[in-house]
Amino acid sequence: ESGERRAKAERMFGLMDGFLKNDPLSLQKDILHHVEYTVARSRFSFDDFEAYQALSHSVRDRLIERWHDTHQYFKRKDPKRLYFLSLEYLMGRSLSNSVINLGIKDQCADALRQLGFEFEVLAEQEGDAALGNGGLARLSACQMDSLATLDFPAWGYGLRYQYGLFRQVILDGLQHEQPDYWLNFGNPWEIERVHVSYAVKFYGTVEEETLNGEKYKVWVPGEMVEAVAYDNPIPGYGTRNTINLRLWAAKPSGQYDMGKELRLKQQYFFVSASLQDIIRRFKETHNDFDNFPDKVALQLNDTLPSLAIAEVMRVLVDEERLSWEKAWGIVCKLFSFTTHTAQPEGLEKIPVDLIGSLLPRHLQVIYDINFMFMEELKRLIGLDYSRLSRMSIVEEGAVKHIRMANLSIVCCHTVNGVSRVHLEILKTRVFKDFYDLWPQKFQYKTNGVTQRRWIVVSNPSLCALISKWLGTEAWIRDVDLLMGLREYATDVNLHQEWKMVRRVNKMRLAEYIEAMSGVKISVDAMFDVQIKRIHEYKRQLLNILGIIHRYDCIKNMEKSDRRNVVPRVCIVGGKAAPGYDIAKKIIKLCHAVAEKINNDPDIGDLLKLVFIPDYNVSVAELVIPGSDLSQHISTAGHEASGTGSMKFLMNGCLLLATADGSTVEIIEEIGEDNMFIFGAKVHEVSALREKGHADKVPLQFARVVRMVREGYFGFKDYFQSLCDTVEGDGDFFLLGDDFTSYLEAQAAADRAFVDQERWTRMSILCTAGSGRFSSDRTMEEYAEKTWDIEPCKCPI
Ligand code: NBG
Repeated sequence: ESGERRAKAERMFGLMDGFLKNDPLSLQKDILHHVEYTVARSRFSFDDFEAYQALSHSVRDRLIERWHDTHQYFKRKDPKRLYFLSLEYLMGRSLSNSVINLGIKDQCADALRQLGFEFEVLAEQEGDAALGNGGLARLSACQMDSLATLDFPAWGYGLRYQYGLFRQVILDGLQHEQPDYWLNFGNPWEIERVHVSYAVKFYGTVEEETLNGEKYKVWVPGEMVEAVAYDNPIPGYGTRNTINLRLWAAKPSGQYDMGKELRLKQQYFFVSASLQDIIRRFKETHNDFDNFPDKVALQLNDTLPSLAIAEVMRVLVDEERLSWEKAWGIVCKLFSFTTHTAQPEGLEKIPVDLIGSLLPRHLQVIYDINFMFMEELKRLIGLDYSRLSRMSIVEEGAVKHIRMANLSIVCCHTVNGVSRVHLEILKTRVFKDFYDLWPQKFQYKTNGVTQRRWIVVSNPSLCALISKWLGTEAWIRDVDLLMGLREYATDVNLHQEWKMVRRVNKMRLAEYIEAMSGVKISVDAMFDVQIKRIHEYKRQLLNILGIIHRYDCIKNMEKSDRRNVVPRVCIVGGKAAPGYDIAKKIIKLCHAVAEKINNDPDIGDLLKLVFIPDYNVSVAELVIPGSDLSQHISTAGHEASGTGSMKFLMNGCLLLATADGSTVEIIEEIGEDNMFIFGAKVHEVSALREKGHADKVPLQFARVVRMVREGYFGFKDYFQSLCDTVEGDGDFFLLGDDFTSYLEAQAAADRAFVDQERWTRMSILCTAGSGRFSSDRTMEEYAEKTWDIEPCKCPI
């Protein structure tokens, strides 16, 4: 019967005229078709946005073909699959990335030109998909691209929030948060699957039931919410493989808005729907759960999805009726966990009462896991009560909490850090007790970013230049080939072309800045950039105090000496968490200082400061290729990895950085000579803190803080509490301690910039040495050392 059905399908495929064609004429026909029948506009009159919609739908059709074939193929081969569980993805825009990965960008551009449209203009019509906050969320997006490109049989799971990350609007230098209605204009990159839906239970009670003399727990829920799947095809580059990112929405939407629901409710909604889906898929071809860990790897992206552990136990024991021991044996082989923080305060804890009311059965399961763990631990380490209480999954106290990281470590076969230094910190500080117990569980995989988005999409002229000099485009899949550029690092012809590409990118950025802020900047100046979430440990304040110092120096200089000043444009961008008062004050200070400097006629082009509002993925795509110098200046030991630095590096932007997170590994690749490194090292930080700061604050530092305190930039009262965070014992992040070496590194950058030969050579060496920081390498390491999965390449 299935043979017959297949023959019929093949005949129908013949009627469909095979796959969609990618020549410009066929694309044009499809675009016009979508103008008329999808967008419902007349093919004789449609605007840029409608053209974008029609083009996107034509691209989407092509994605769907590959995505179907990939899933058919996975189904047939039945390899072990990776399920990547993450509450956050910062995907940004999809059009350019899709046409590049499909290999149809030029054809699309041709097709549009003949219709009177320009590809680049249409690409600008798209809004960002911003379903996440910062580094962790953008990392997930890069990793999906690499998993698809490397043909891994992987699925991403996430939540389809109705609102993206807030939009940052600046009024009088203050951040205001506005909702991001990202779905208002439709989203051509997703496919609604009304038939893929699951009921998710909440609240209620746990009853006991006896069946054939055995007792079982039954969860009688107090509320049910329907989860519906929205699929987002993720195309690989240079392969037919197109994997799926499945995002869950609550139905009926409107009644439940996952953006506003309790965080715990969201987490469970996500976990329950994803696991029902994964288990259903497993059961289509298998009937013995012993095989589950041979076919399924579950990756927890930080602790947010870690309720999945309790959920799998519950399903296996209560619904599949496996014994506790058997279920536990399976769970221990299933899960791996990556942590993205270096600070113990950053670890997630959930009040026991909250779990008990929302998920009564899960609380029991977690208590049972903890009981068994504590018993085992007592056998292993004896009655060391303080260590037992530190390692317990349950934190005692006035309000009891579940420590989600402890739950994850106990139940996962592997715990990963995101850089080598990060693993050291986990081993010696954050998870020391666990490391001493289970050293074999702990690994690290240094983060990476995808060169497809961060060079090919966002810096097309650099991309073309690299391919020309390497004589191949193969580096787009095999990024280590970038090393070949080292050979030409002093070639005058490459220098010429390299500088030209960089200058055009700077001009593009300068236009954007002028349009956005009205500030005119000179492309001859050094563009010095710090873009990332605003956080005290990332030390945007150190940057701003350094700018005040530079301003102060110029003001106090003889006019004749000013000729030697290297003109700078300092660019800062980033969002502050809505409730993070100090971070908001940092944004305000940046604006107040900019106001003063930019309007000082005495300074002119020697120094400018601009804050770019509403920093997001698309803004990064514009800013990074146009930057000369970028700052990654966290207090050592606080940035788990950092991934922005890798994007700048790929684009030939020099780094001014502390030896923190993955910068330590960047130094090894590029060499300290080709970067500007400063500040206390990881092992020095705690000693500096213990020593106290009061007596040895550099005069220059005291002076710039005083300028802020005394109202030199206005808003005197408002900035006092901000100044308190960096003076005396308040200076937890050691701005005062690092200030002198920071200024020295900045001076070294000035000297290097004056020598454009040298600067360009350093820039080329940055790109040439960036290969190690591709997410392709990261995903290969995970596949081999953590997930035990292999590529499954769909034939053409
Ligand atoms: C961030 C870390 C970064 C790291 C990214 C990706 C979160 C919660 N953490 O240092 O702060 O590069 O994760 O691993 O976003």
